[in-house]
Order: sequence, then C-alpha cells, then structure tokens
Amino acid sequence: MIENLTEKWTRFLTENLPRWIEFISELLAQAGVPEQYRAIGALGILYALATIVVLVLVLILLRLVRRKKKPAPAEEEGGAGEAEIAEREERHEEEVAAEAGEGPTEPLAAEIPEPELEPERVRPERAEALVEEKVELEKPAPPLSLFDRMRAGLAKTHSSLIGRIDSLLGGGRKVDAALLEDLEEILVTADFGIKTTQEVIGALEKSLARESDCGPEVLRNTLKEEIRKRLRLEADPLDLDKASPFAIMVVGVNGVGKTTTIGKLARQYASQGKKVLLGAGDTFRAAAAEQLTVWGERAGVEVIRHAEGADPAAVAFDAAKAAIARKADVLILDTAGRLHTKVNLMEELKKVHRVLSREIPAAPHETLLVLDATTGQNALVQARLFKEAVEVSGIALTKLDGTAKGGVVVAIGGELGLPVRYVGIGEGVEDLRPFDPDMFVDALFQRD
Ligand SMILES: Nc1nc2c(ncn2[C@@H]2O[C@H](COP(=O)(O)OP(=O)(O)O)[C@@H](O)[C@H]2O)c(=O)[nH]1
Ligand SMILES: [Mg+2]
Repeated sequence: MIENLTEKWTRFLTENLPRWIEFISELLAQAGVPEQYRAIGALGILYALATIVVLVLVLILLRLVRRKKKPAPAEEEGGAGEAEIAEREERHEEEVAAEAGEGPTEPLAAEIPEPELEPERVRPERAEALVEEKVELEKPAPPLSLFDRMRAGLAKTHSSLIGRIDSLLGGGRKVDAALLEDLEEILVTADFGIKTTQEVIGALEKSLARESDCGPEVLRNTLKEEIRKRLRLEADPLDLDKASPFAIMVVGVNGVGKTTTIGKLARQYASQGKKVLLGAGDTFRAAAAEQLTVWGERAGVEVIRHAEGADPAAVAFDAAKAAIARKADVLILDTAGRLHTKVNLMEELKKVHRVLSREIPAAPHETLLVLDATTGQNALVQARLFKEAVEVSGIALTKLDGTAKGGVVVAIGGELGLPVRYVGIGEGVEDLRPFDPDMFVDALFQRD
C-alpha cells in the first residue's frame, strides 16, 4: 500500500514538476527576469510554496491533537463527579470506622442545620483568584480607625437593630410593659435568641420598677449595658505565649470561613513577628489545601499538606512534628467541615484532637469554632454539636458585615458561655478583628 502511494506520488511529481517550472518561468519572464535565472528562480519559488504548505499542515495537525487531549467539559467544570464524591465519602467512612475499632456509630441526636448557602467547590486556580480578590480589596484601605471599621462592618445590624430600637424609643411613647414587649420582639428578630432576650428584658423590667422616671434615654443606656455585660465573659484571653508551639485547631462546617480565617490569622501573627506553621487538614477538598497554600505563600508561612483524600490525622501528625522541629510559635490546623457525614466528621475531629495532644503537650491549646453570623440561630445549633465532639474553647464569628442579625454575638456569649475571640467584619486581612466587647457595643449603639 505504502509502495503504491510512493509510486503514485513519484509519477505525479515527474509528470507535473516540469509543467509547473515552465509555468512559473513564464511568469518570471513576464516580470522581466533574465533567461538564465528563470529555471532556478522557479525551483526556488516551488520549494518555498511546498514548505509553506507543509508548515500549515503541521499546524493544523497540532491543533487537532491538542483539542483531543482536553478533558470533556462536564468533567472540567465539576471536578470530581457526584458518584466519585459519594464513593470517596464511603471509603472515608470505612477508614474512620476501622481506625476507631468500632461498629457503626449512633447518629447524633440533633441535626446540624445546613448553612443557608453551601459554598461552591473552589477549583485551585479559583482559590488563588479568591485570595487575589481579597488582597486587591484590602489594598486601597482607607485610613479608617479600628472603631470606624467596626462601625462600617456592623452597618447592617446597626441600621436594622438600633434603627428600630431608636424609632421605638423616639416615638414619644411611654416607657412601659407594652413598649418592652415591642423591644422584646426586635431583639428576637435580631437573633439574640429567646433565652438571652428574656434575660435582657427581665433586667430592663427590674430597672423600670426601680426608677420611677425611666425615660427612653435611660432605657437605651440600660439596654446597652445589659448587652455589654453579656459580652464580657470571664474567659481566659487567647495567650499565644502560653505554649510553644501554641496549637490552634480550627473547626466548623463548610463555608463558614475556616480557611479564610486561618489565612488572615497567619498573616496577622506573622506580621507580629511570630513563626507560624499551617496544617491543611481539610483533605476532603483539594481546593481547601490549595487555598491555604496561597494564603501561606502570601504570609510567608510554611503549609504542611498531603494529597487530596489523605487521612487528616496524618496531616495533624506531620504538622505537629514539623512545628516542633522548626520551633514554630504557632501551629494552626485547618479541618474538614462536610455536613452530610456528620457522625464521621465528629469522629475524625476527635481523632485529629487525640493526635495533636499526643504530639504536643496540652495541645490543642485553642479549639476555635468558626461560625457564620449570617446563619443566625443555626450557628448556635452548630456550636452545641461541635462542643459535644471536641472541647471548643473559643469562637470566631465571620461575616458580621453581611448580616443585620448581629445579635447572634450576644446569644453566643449568653447561651453557650463561649468567648468570641475574633469577629469577621469584611473580606480584608484587617477585617478579622480580635473581639473587643466594649468597642463592639459602642460601635453598634453610636448614633449617626
Ligand atoms: N463578607 C465576609 N466574607 C467572609 C468572611 N470570612 C470568610 N468569608 C467568605 O466566606 C467564604 C467561605 O470561606 P472559606 O474560608 O473557604 O470557608 P471554609 O469552607 O469554612 O474553609 C469565602 O468566600 C470567604 O471570602 C467575613 O468575615 N466577611
Ligand atoms: Mg476551608
């Protein structure tokens, strides 16, 4: 067959080549080329034409080959397919059960509520883009004072909660039981929670009974002080110098802002001169480790990570070992937060906790539960569940800037007895602030 083809080509060329040379020579003659140069010129032109044709063919072939190599669009969009995820989940469940040496665990009594919005699965390149966006956002940071930043972050809660309270108190109504009832409703709808609201209203009723002439301004100030009192918890402050390395385990359901919070903390601690090390314990989502690595690079901080699907306890082990070997001041460990296998999630967290405490004395020194303020009362339910599994010692409440229901801060203090360590009031690194109850209350209640 090949011989046949070669023979055909040779015949084609020997028959046609002289004719083409003759044709081009004629064209050259018309162009005024002297006779002795025409034949060689014609050959040269033919050679150049053939080269161009071959080059074009090669380019077309290369394009075709590259297009074939690209994955199918569906695969590219979603990363792992649903079936694959389910399979991986199942594998994970089996591993955890085998490791714990137990049969199937009893499901937890209460259900963890789904957050209102499940985050999209972030692809690695998207992870970088996300962090880029955040860094971009913080660049033109206006020279706002910390207080003004807090005010700006609480703008939604301020205008809804304090706005409603002020129009209630400023309406010329008598301060009496009926007015307190309306105030009670405002507090409940701002996510103070039933228990905290009742306590606050009870305290207001008492002061109303004490003071014969309780005007709206007195009531407003009493309310402010009652809220302040509930935010000032008798909890040990977060003292990073207490241990070295000081290990922080960060827990919480998907999408609440764990990885972002860790990234911001890493940058803040590093800029305070601390040697920080991060552990990418959310091995369930490849993008989580990628996202943490990007934050790590920006903060100039090392990130210990394993492949996707690896055992999170193994990451905890390696991260703890590395933190000791590198003499790190702070180790922050990210964890997975998937909801649909919550029993295993809790088992997994317990295991990670055990590994940390085995490798570093008294670790984790802080178990920071990240809650999303926009999920309101669901955040409290999540907190109770995590408290059952691991000894949560503090809360980071993110996205306060995105909700009008900032009252949940008060509910956390009042109902869970857990100190709020940090609040997230925006996307920039500086918008994760150590929680200062006084500044919070003053910023919230300040009149425009
Ligand atoms: N507005 C606002 N967004 C936040 C805050 N903290 C985190 N986020 C966003 O919440 C989303 C989920 O965060 P991520 O750290 O990936 O959550 P994780 O699944 O718990 O690790 C990201 O888009 C973050 O930028 C905050 O304080 N304010
Ligand atoms: Mg994460």
